Amino acid sequence: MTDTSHLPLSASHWGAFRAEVAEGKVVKIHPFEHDPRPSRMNEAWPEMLDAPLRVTQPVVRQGWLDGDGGAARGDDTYVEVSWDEALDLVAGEIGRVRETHGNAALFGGSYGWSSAGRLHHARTLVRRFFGAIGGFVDQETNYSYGAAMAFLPRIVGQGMIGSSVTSLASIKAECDIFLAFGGLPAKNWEIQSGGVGEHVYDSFMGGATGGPRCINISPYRKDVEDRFGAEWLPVRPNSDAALMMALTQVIVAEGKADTDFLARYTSGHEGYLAYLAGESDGVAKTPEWAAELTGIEAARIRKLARDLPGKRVMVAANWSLQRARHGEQPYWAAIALASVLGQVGLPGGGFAFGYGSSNAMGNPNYRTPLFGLPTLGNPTGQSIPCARVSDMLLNPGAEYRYDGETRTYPEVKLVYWAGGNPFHHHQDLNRLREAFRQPETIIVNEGYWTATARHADIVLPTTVTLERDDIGGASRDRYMLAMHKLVEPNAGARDDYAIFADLAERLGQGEAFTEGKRPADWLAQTWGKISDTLAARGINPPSFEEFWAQGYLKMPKPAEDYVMLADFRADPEAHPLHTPSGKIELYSAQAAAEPGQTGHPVWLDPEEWLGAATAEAPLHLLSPQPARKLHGQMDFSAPSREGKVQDRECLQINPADAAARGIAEGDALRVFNARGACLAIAKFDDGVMPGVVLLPTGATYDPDGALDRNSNPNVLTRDIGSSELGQGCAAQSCLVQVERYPEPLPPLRVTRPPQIKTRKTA
Ligand SMILES: Nc1nc2c(c(=O)[nH]1)N[C@H]1C(S)=C(S)[C@@H](COP(=O)(O)OP(=O)(O)OC[C@H]3O[C@@H](n4cnc5c(=O)[nH]c(N)nc54)[C@H](O)[C@@H]3O)O[C@H]1N2
Ligand SMILES: Nc1nc2c(c(=O)[nH]1)N[C@H]1C(S)=C(S)[C@@H](COP(=O)(O)OP(=O)(O)OC[C@H]3O[C@@H](n4cnc5c(=O)[nH]c(N)nc54)[C@H](O)[C@@H]3O)O[C@H]1N2
Ligand SMILES: [Mo]
Repeated sequence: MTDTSHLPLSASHWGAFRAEVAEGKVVKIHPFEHDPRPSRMNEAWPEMLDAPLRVTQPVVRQGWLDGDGGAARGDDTYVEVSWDEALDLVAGEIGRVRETHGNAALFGGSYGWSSAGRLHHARTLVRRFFGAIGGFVDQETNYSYGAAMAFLPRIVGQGMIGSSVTSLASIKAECDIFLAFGGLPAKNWEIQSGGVGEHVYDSFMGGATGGPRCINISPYRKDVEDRFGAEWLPVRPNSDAALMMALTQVIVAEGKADTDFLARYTSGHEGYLAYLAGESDGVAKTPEWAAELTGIEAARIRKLARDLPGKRVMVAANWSLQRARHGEQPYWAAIALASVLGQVGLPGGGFAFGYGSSNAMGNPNYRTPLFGLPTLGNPTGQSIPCARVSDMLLNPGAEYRYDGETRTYPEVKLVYWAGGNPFHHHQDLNRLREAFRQPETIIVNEGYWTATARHADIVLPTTVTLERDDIGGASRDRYMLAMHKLVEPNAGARDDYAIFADLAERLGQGEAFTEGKRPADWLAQTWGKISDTLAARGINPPSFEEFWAQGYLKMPKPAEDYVMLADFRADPEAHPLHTPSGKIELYSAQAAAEPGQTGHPVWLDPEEWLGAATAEAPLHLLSPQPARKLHGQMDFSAPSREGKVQDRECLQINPADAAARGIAEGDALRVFNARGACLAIAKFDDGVMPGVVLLPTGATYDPDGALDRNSNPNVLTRDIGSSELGQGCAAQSCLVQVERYPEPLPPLRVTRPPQIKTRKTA
C-alpha cells in the first residue's frame, strides 16, 4: 500500500480520509490509514464538490417577490441576487417578523446531519444566532430515537440511549445469548455523527457472534450478514413488544423470574406481572397470544423463553424499533425482560439500545473532548419535539401533549432551516408540502439543491466541510480528527458562520454572535480547551501545529470495559437511577397519566401494521437507512447511483409477494397508499419476510401532485407521534400496496437545479 500519511486529512460523518489536491481540486480520496473498514461514501467527494446540484449564488423565489403567499413553493423559478441583497432581505424579514409578531414567530429549523466538524456545526450556529437576536422556536429530541429520549428518563433515568451501552469486550467475554432485535446491519455502521476514525463493524460482529449465540430478531434476515451465522427469527414489524412480553410471561409463569432482582432494583413490577398473567385484562400474554401478533409459532417462542433463564443474556434493540407507533413499548418491554432475567448491570448482559444503529456503539468511551461554539440560550423558551413540524405549521395555537405536559404550538411566520433536510426526513411529505405553504417566509442555507431548498423563498449557498477548517470526532471513536480545508468554496458559497455573523450584524447583534472572532480564532480557542481537558486527565497534548500536521490525535484506550448500570447493580442506594423511585420503573405514574396507557409496559396496537392490513394496503413498508449514502446526502453521486436502476431506488420484496402481483424482478413499481405514491424498482429478496417490503430513505423528493416521481418512502409514511408521551417519528408503522408501473418512467426534475434567472445587480 502506498503511504498517504503526508496528504492532508479531512473527515465526514462517513469517515476520515486523506485527499490528493491538484490545481485547487480534490482529485482523489484515500481512506484514513488506520481505518480497518473505510466507507466508500467518501469516494463521492471529488464529484460532489462542484456537482451541478451545488447552489452557486444566493437566490430569491419569483413568487415570493411577487407576493404569492407561498403558493408556488416547490414549483417555482428563482432570481439570482448578490450576497448583500440577499442578506439585507433575510435580515429585513427576520426584523419585520420579530417586530410584528415577536421572536416566537421565528422557527430555527435545523434538525439534520449537517457537518461532522464541531465548529461549523450548522445546528449549533442556528441556535447561537437566534439566541443572540432574542430567541426563536427551537426543536428538541431527534428523529433517530426521539420516542426513547422523551420516555426512557422516566423508566431508567437519563443517558440510556445514544452512547451508553455495555462494551463489546464485555459481551465477548461474558454473554451467552445476544438477542438482536432489529439485527446488526453493517450499513448502519458506516456513519457516526461527528466523524469516524475507525469503523469497528467487523470487530464488533466478530465478538458478538463469535462467542454468544446471536439471534437476529427482525423482519429482514440480512439485518445480520449471512456470514456471521446468526439464527434468524422473523418477526412482524412493530410486534416486538408482544414477543418480549410472551418471553417474559413464560419465564415468570415457570418460576424462573429473578424475584430478588425485581424486588431490589425495580419498582412496580407487580402490575406488569399481573398484566402478563392476564389478571388485569383477562388475556394472558402467552406464546399463543403472541404468535397471532408476531407471526412466530408459539412453540418457538416458548423454546426461546426456556433457553434464557440461567444464561447471561443481552436484550439488544436497535433504534428503528421505537421509530414506530407506540415505539416506547418495545423498549420498556425489553427493559422488563432483562429485569425479570436479573441481567441488568451484569457484564455482557442486560439491555441496550443501538448496537446495530451506528458505528462504535459498544466501543469503550474515549471521552474525546470536542467542543462546538457556545449557544446563547433561547429567551423565548419555546421548542417543539422535532417530528411535530407539520403539526406546528398547520395548527398554530393548538394544544398538544408531550412529555407529560400540555403545550401550545407557536404561531410561526418565518422558517429558517440550516443543516437539515425536512423533505428528506419528515413523514407524509405531501402534508409537509402543505405545511410549508403556511409561513410568510422560508429561508434555507444549503450547499445543494435539495427538495427543501426547492421549497424555500430565499436560498443561501453554503460551503461543505471540505471547504473549511474544523475538528471532528466522537466520544467512542479512538481518533480526534483534524478536518483540513482542502479547496476554496465553490462559486458563491459562504460558511454558515459568515452568513449568521453578517445577519447578526445587520440585526444589531454582530458582537454577541462573533465576540469579534473569526473561525480561525474559534479553532485556536477550541484547541486551547481541548489541550486543557487532556492535560487535566494527565494526557500530554500535542501542539496545534503537530496535531494539524499529523491529521489526528489518537486517544489513549480507557482502562475499564464499560458495563451499563454496573454501579447501580453494585449499590443501588449509592447509585440510584434518576427516576422517581431511584430504581427501574416497571410502573410509571407519569406514563399512566397519558391516554391509553396503563402505567406498565403494554401491548398497544400500532395501527398501521400487518395486524391491520387491508385489501387497499396489505404490505408493511419499512424505510430503513440507506446503504451507500447518508440520508439524502449525495443521492446523485456515483456510489449512490450504483444501487439504483433507471435512477430509482429498489424496493426489496419477497418473491412470493411479487408473484402474487404479477411483478417481475426489475419491473418499475408504483408504491402507494391513501397518503401518496412513489416509484421504485422491484428487487427480489427472500430475506424479506412475506408481507413486508423495504424501501430505504434518501431519494430526493420530486413531486408531481401526490406522486413522487422518485423513490422517497416518506410520501407514504404516516405523520403521527409515536405516542403523546414521546412524540417521536413513527415512520416504521406504514401500510402500502405495490403494483407494476407502466414504463417509461417519467423523467426526474430534481437531478438539475430549478430554473434560475440571472439579474444584473448594482
Ligand atoms: N421514513 C423514514 N424517514 C426517516 C427515517 C427513517 O428511518 N424512515 N430516519 C430519520 C432519521 S433517524 C434521521 S437522523 C433523519 C435524517 O434527516 P436529515 O439529517 O435532515 O438528512 P440529511 O440528508 O443528512 O440532511 C442534512 C442536510 O444538511 C446539508 N448540509 C451539510 N453540511 C452543511 C453545512 O455545513 N451547512 C448547511 N447549511 N447545510 C449542510 C446537506 O446538504 C443535507 O441536505 O431522517 C429521518 N427520516
Ligand atoms: N449507511 C447509513 N448508515 C446510517 C444512516 C444512513 O443514512 N446511512 N443513518 C444513521 C442514523 S441517523 C441513524 S438514527 C441510524 C438508525 O439506525 P436504525 O434505526 O437501527 O436503522 P434502520 O436502518 O432504520 O433499521 C435497521 C433494521 O431494523 C429493522 N426493523 C425495522 N422495523 C423493525 C421492527 O419493528 N422490528 C424489528 N425487529 N426490526 C425492525 C429493519 O429490517 C432494518 O433493516 O442509522 C445510522 N446509520
Ligand atoms: Mo438518525
